[in-house]
Amino acid sequence: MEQTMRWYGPKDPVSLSDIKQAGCSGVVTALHHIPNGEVWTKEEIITRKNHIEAMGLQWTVVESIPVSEAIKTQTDDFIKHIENYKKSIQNLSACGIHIVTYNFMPVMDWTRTNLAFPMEDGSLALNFEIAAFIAFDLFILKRKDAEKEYTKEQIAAAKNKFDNATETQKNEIKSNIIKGLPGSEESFTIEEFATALKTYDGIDAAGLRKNLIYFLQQVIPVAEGVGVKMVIHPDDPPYPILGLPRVVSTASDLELLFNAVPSLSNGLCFCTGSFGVRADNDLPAMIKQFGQRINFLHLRSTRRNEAGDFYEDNHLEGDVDMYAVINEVVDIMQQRNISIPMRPDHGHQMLDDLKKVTNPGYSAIGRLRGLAELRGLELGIIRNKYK
Ligand code: DNO
Repeated sequence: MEQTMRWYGPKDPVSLSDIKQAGCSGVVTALHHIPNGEVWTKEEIITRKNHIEAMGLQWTVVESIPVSEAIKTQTDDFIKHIENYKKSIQNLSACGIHIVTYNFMPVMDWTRTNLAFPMEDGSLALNFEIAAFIAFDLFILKRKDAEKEYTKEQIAAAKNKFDNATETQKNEIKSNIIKGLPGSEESFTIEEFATALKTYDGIDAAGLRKNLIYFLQQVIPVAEGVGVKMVIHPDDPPYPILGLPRVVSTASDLELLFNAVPSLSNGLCFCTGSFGVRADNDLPAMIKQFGQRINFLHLRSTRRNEAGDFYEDNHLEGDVDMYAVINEVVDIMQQRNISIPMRPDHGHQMLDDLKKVTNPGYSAIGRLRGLAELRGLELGIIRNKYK
């Protein structure tokens, strides 16, 4: 696999030099300063690319060109935004960048309730606790009719959580959800958040899927024409939340998208941590099934409990069978005769990073640990199979 790390640009506390020392050949990054819906110009792309290359690294993957809310809901300027999206893809290709990640999650990108969940070894992990999330929905956001979506037990657990939380804890849960985690690009006040949710009134899963397919029908032929692989990132967590539809959570969701737009430029960012939250997602089988379309890998593992809570475990532990995953990936790469870019997705805040301000999930040392373990695992598998 092509080893990379995500880099949030010049302001990232983890530097390009750190990433190089971790053993990466490239970075995954985006022009975060360009507002959603606008064109990424060649000038902006080249400036960033030169900056990365001056450090002896490649700009391997774009993560992400965000899909605007207008495109997802087909409102306002969505036609213009799609045209701008096409232009950005063409500009990236002209600058030699050929893999573009995006997602189609309504309103929010990835979501967690606790960004400093203590592990037994003293490191801190990211965590999604259902009771905290429902407490936010029912008692902070106070979404209309939300209680109809939960069981009596879930509501009781959420009430208990809320009643026992300090004001600081309540504020933390709220801001973790509405302020947007790194890379989300969107950040809301509670009023703005409620308004944004309302824009999905009348858009169910079928409606959202239709809008996604429309977007793909427009954009994929352009991407194919200039040799760009678009790779969709799955929903995180992989099920509907806050009454919003989510349509990129399972193998059958993916089949619908790939059947609708069969070009191989309509590809997948295989995120083991996102898909792995669902016990009914068989990750090695999904890699086998969609192997021709996987052009980027996010490798991490989550551990879930019966209530539906999950936390991000060490990369080789938790519910994801990382050996089985990389075993499949190695076969796919052999068949396709390529090296697929990967990044160690997230990592625990640990060692010196516990004393630093870090981007949640994206501290240096935890990801370095993950990367080191993953590349060792890959090497062991390859040597065992082929040499
Ligand atoms: C979180 C990330 C996501 C991802 C986007 C892709 O850590 O995996 O924010 O970048 O969903 O568009």
